[in-house]
Amino acid sequence: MPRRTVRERDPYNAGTPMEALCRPITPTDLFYVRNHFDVPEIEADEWRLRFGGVVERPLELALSDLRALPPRTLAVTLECAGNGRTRMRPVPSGTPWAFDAVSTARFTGTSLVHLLDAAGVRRGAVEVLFVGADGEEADPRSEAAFARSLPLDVARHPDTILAWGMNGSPLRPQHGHPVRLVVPGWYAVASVKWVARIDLLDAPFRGHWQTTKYVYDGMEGVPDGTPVEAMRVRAAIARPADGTSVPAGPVVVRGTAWSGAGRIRKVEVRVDDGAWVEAALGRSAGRHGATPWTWTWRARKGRRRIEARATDETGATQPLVPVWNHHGYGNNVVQRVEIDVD
Ligand SMILES: Nc1nc2c(c(=O)[nH]1)N[C@H]1C(S)=C(S)[C@@H](COP(=O)(O)O)O[C@H]1N2
Ligand SMILES: [Mo]
Repeated sequence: MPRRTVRERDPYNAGTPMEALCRPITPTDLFYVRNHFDVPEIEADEWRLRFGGVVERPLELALSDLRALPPRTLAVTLECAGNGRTRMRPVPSGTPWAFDAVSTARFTGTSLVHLLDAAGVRRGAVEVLFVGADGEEADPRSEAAFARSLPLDVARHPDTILAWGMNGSPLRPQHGHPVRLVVPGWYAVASVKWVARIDLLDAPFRGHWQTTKYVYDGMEGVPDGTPVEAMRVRAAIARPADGTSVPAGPVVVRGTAWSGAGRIRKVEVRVDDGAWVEAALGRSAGRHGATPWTWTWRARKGRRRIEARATDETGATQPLVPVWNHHGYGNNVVQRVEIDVD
């Protein structure tokens, strides 16, 4: 198996090999990593979660307290909002992802709503704030803190979980050990790693990573400052890899497709601007996990271009040219690979 592609050394950021996207679950060693700061080293038994703000009873919880709550395991596709950034023109600044900032894992944890109920949400609470241990916690609004909020209804959804497990093992340090948030369907910036503090807020959070970064700016048809939330529908081509060669004849083209807005209705493939034809959809690992697809290509000699596009149950599909925006978020342009058939 190929390894992750390092996109930034310090802090460590690395993309998943596209080939790994053939499978409904990405092996943990190949799951992409996106860090804004150094990875904090936290001992699981020393970790405490402070839960406060507009609540009846502030809590302080150890990992054993979380593990005593009803467990929930969900396959969830996480995608960085910056996935596909380098395919925009001009290329926006930011971590130079190709199409490799996406992966799927089985996360195990407990629904956040259990903690909300235990603490007792007071009237007037509108959002839940999550502060990571990797940044400076003192001022969650500053650029030096990694802090993000969720509306109360999203926070109360049973599939919004505080996870300690990933693919059957404890979370690895770079994925948020010992506990991270997982918010299915949302760009993964919402899934705060190394959660140290949770606060109920009586006003919308206006922190750096909430209102300055991770918003669409300068994007046609979208008001400036619109936060990135649901992942836009996208199909990824896992195999054959871009720039490789295959022998003429039948070739199985494989990939995966996902959308934060709902299920994948269809994936279509075309070669050299020919007609779009439907691929066969496989089974995802769960309703929040990406859907594998395959299509058998009768490859004819020459240099060929393969494209794939997905449509979700809302009817949303992918553009043929990137929709540029200042920070390079949400680029769900149709992916193309160039293959030599010999
Ligand atoms: N505390 C903290 N949480 C974080 C981040 C971070 O830098 N610090 N990065 C976010 C972003 S932008 C993404 S895309 C995902 C990446 O999760 P992964 O590294 O497990 O793939 O974590 C999110 N949670
Ligand atoms: Mo991200």
